Amino acid sequence: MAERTFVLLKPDAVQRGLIGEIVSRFERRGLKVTALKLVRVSRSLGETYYAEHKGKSFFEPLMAYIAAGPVVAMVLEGEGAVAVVRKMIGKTNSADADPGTIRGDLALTIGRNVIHGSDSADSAKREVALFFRPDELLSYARIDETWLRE
Ligand code: D4T
Repeated sequence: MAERTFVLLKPDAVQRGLIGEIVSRFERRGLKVTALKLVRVSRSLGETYYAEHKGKSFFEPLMAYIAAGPVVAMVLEGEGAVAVVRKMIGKTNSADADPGTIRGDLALTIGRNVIHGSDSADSAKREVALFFRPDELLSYARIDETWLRE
């Protein structure tokens, strides 16, 4: 069963010209882009998005970072998409992320870790709803779909 996950390319990914590189990895893996847009994260959206971290020492730097420039929000669909995308992204602290992962190849530190991916189907639902209206999610078949599974 196809599953949906939410991915955010953070301001450093956009500023460093990594949008194409990262989206390309997901496309080549066989994940389908069902929504995608460039947005600015307002203070209130940032606070809602990172509500679980409110009060922590890194919260204010995190707010400044996420609002520092445009981000790319997207929804990816595919079998086991949540777990597959988390694996492709690598550990939160880029310094510990394995080579071959997005953070392991493209980032160095925890405070500039280029990308976010939902950690569960429930988080995905919440995060998709924060960034997209229901009619912004498109349903379509990709021509390679019959070649991605038995
Ligand atoms: P995101 O949400 O950005 O994909 O990160 P993770 O899901 O991998 O990790 P997280 O929610 O624990 O952290 C959110 C965000 O906060 C930054 N951060 C985190 C930080 O700057 N210092 C810290 O000590 C922690 C734990 C990095 C990611």
